[in-house]
Parts: sequence; structure tokens; C-alpha cells
Amino acid sequence: MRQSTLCLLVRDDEILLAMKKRGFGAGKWNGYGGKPLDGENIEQTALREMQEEIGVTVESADLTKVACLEFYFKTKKEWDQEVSIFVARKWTSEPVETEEMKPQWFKFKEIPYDQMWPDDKYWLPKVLAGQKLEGEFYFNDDNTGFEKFDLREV
Ligand code: 6OG
Repeated sequence: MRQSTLCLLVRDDEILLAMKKRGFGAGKWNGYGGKPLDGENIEQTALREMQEEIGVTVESADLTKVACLEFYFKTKKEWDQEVSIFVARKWTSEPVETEEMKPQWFKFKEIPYDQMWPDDKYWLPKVLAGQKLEGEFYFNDDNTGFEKFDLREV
């Protein structure tokens, strides 16, 4: 299955989300990330995407893999993907808006789940509470919810 990455910066009780301005997931708040280039491992992809999409540099030692989630789209099989999710609490340079994303800090209690992918409200609170997860989500016909999903702490 197609691989992708999703990265989240966290400080104290705040998370940096970014508004996706174009492409897959446009109009939603999300982490930043994308697909590996040829020859890249998944950590290298995560580090490159954070640099490209919000202009921050993270050292590989400061990147923690927190989840691996598989998404299945009933009506858009070409969207099926396995997303590796990373959290970083240390980085250099301030996040900046780019052509692809507009970053903004949110208090954990004010995360705009109604403007995010519908899976996020299930896994993100657990990740922010320190859990490591794996799971599968099977979207319904209009991609607003799930026919079934399974989420496990690992
Ligand atoms: P590009 O393909 O545009 O990157 N992504 C998801 N993120 C969340 N929160 N939920 C999902 O549920 C997702 N499916 C994909 C992975 C797409 C970005 O969107 C993430 C990538 O960071 C379906 O390069």
C-alpha cells in the first residue's frame, strides 16, 4: 500500500496544526507530511516534508514515531494509504506559511476536530496522552465517517 507521513510539533499543552491549502485534504487542519521520494526512508520523508511545508528543521533524534494507521477509501481506492505519524518537541526556526500550508498553534482543548479528517478525533487525543498506536480505518461512501475502524495501543 502507498506510504505517507504525518508530522506534529508539540510544545507544553499546544499542538501546531496547519491548514492544507491544496491537494489531498485541502481545507482541513492537519499535520504536515507526504509521500516518500525514491530511495527515502519514512523518517527522511518526515524530516523533508516538515522543512518543505512549514520551514522547520528537526533532527532525526528528536522525531518520535507515535502511530501507524491504514486508511481505506471505499470509493477512491487510489487514496488508500498507510500513514506513519511522528511527533517532535524540538526543532529549529519558526514555522512559516508556505504555498502548501498555513501553520497555527492550538491548545489541546481547542483542537478543531470538526475541520479535520474524521479519524483524528479518535487517535490524536490518545497520541497527545502519550500512547503509541496502530490501526485501520475504513471510510464510508462519502468519506465523512467510517464503516468500521480498529485502534490499538502498541
Ligand atoms: P499529500 O498526499 O498531499 O499528503 N493523511 C491524513 N491525515 C489525517 N489526519 N487523516 C487521514 O485520514 C489522512 N490521510 C492522509 C498524510 C497528504 C497528507 O495527509 C495525511 C499526508 O501528511 C484519511 O502529499
